[in-house]
Amino acid sequence: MFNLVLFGPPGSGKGTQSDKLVASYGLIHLSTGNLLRKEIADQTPLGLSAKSYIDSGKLVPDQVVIGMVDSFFDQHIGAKGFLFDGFPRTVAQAQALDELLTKKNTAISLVVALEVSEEELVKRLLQRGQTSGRSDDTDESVIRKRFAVYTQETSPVAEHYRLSGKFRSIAGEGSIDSIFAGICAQIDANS
Ligand code: B4P
Repeated sequence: MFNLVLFGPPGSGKGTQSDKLVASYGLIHLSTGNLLRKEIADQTPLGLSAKSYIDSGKLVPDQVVIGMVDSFFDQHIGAKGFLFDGFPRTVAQAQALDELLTKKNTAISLVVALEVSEEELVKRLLQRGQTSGRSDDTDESVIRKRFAVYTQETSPVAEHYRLSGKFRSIAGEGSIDSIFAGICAQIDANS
């Protein structure tokens, strides 16, 4: 199995690049953001509780996200690999993911981080907010809160993977196709 984590701050292009990577490499796309938004749209109890966290720029609690990922795995037995987009976002999630993959006799193969400046991220998210209908993209103070949460809770995840020698950083600014080519080069060199 080839298991890729696409890592980076909100708006760094994880979702955008995931769509292209899934089409090229046939990986199963696991976006916790998309799964949570589906729960919200379906008005499930999980979605109703997640909405308040997302709307205020906070992370949804680890046990909720980990449970959701566990059941996603159960629905995709036999996958040839996964692309993790927006997960793990805390060290506890990274440890839980390691345990879930170990139970399946597999592991993370590669982590690619997209590096983008904060000003570019704000610009992209406010622009997306004009058309996406996403409540977390329309208010600049919520966007700035998401960056603060990223610095405090998510950036330590990079260290978790750096220690295992699986972490690569690439420039996430420039054309979508040139960034995609940079990610593909990393995958091809490490698979
Ligand atoms: P996510 O859905 O994961 O989304 P994101 O981080 O906001 O965006 P992404 O990086 O995917 O950016 P995109 O490609 O769309 O998270 C949303 C919320 O859900 C979180 O804040 C959190 O509350 C919750 N959540 C999700 N996962 C969680 C977890 N594991 N634990 C706890 N809570 C969790 O790109 C953004 C914009 O930039 C787009 O408009 C795109 O068109 C544009 N763009 C992309 N690449 C570009 C480029 N090269 N140049 C110019 N524009 C570009």
